[in-house]
Amino acid sequence: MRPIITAFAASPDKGRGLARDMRVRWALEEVGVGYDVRLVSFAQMKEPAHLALNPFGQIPTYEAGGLSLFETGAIVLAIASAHAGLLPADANARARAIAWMFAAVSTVEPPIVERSAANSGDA
Ligand SMILES: N[C@@H](CCC(=O)N[C@@H](CS)C(=O)NCC(=O)O)C(=O)O
Repeated sequence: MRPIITAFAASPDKGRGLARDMRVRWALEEVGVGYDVRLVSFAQMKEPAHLALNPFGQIPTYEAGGLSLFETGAIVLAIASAHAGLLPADANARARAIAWMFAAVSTVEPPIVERSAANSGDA
């Protein structure tokens, strides 16, 4: 069964690929896994069906083989763990790569988002 991800039906970035579903699409493309996309509106993201997939009412979500996930870091790690090519086989090298995945979402991304919000007048 092909994985299904969710993405904005009407992207605030007007389709420039800045929404976080890009990370999941990129990982799937890298490992050569085809996928389907379910587009959701802002209203649909806050409805029970979507909240069951992502309790924060956000995109992207990921459904594959009985697994449903939210949080791009967790989704990309699951894809990288299930398919060769994204993580090194050596245990220590793998742990270091995973450390950078955590760094990307918890240390690197927040100040970038904050800065971009400040620049756009959102903050
Ligand atoms: N930490 C989450 C963030 C997800 C997130 O912020 N998604 C945004 C789109 S890029 C969203 O759904 N925003 C709409 C909202 O929060 O209502 C992840 O990495 O998956």
